[in-house]
Formats: sequence, C-alpha cells, structure tokens
Amino acid sequence: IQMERTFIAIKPDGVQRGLISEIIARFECKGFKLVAIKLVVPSKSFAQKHYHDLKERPFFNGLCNFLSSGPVLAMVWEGEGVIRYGRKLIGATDPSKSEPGTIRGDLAIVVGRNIIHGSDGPETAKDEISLWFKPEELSNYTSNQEKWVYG
Ligand code: YYY
Ligand code: MG
Repeated sequence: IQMERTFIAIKPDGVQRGLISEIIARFECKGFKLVAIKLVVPSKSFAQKHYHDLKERPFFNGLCNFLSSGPVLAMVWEGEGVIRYGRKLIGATDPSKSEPGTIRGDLAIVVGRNIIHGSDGPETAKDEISLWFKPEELSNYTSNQEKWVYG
C-alpha cells in the first residue's frame, strides 16, 4: 500500500454550521485513517502563511480574515491516494460547480464560504501538515480496519 497523508481543515463556517461530524464521517466511512485533529483559531498572519500561494489574488485579504475569524478544525488523514481522493470528496472550489455527493456540492453554496480546505498535492500536503502540526501531534498507529479496507 502506498500510504500518504493530507491536511484537511473545516473552516470557521463549517464549524459554526455544525458540519464537523458530517464532514468527518465522509472521510472516516471511506476508510481513511485520522492521524491528527485539533480545534484552533489561527491568527491572521498564520492564515496568510497557509494561503501564501494566493497572496496576489484579489480575495486574499478577505480569505485570510475569514480563516482567522473563528475556530478551524485542523486534521491529518492518511490512506492510499488520500491527497487526490480527498479533493474528490471535497468537490470543486466553487460550490455552485461542485457535484452533488461531494462535501461542497452537498453542504455549501458560495465560493467564499465553501466550508473545507484540502491539500492539492503531495508538496502542499507536506508543507501544510508541518505548518499546522508538530511532529508529536501526529499519531502513528495501526488501524484495526486496515486489513479489511485494503485486503
Ligand atoms: O483549494 P481550494 O480551496 O479548492 O481553492 P483555492 O484555489 O486554493 O482557493 C482557496 C480558497 O480561496 C477557496 O477555498 C475559497 C477562496 N476563493 C475565493 O474566495 N474566491 C475565488 N475566486 C477563489 C477562491
Ligand atoms: Mg487550494
């Protein structure tokens, strides 16, 4: 099995709307393994670091204000293909274009309140996990499900 890890965050809108359990269930029921989780209110400068790739975009300031406006549920999920498939579970950036069945397609309406973040590739996954979590906050354990999920 080619295990990988991705950074997933429920943004302040998802937390405030009571969607934590619904979103976690989709990753958990798929068979992915939770290896880190915490509720944090990021500072504005931390949000700017997280979204540094977007600093030239017109929505950057509003986006960083929003991310730092309340609690964010930061998580690391592990599994075969979890970076790419996590993005599929999440759906397109603009919820008006996300497919039904995806998290954004089912649970959000506008791009500025699309409730969830997921790393977009192996490099960003690595960078985002180390930005949000200390190494000792990541749990290394064998899930009892593993042999049933992967065979
Ligand atoms: O990775 P993803 O969250 O799907 O989209 P990005 O292009 O990385 O943009 C990050 C974040 O910025 C997006 O989730 C909402 C916001 N945003 C926006 O408010 N308006 C846009 N036109 C594009 C993105
Ligand atoms: Mg992105």
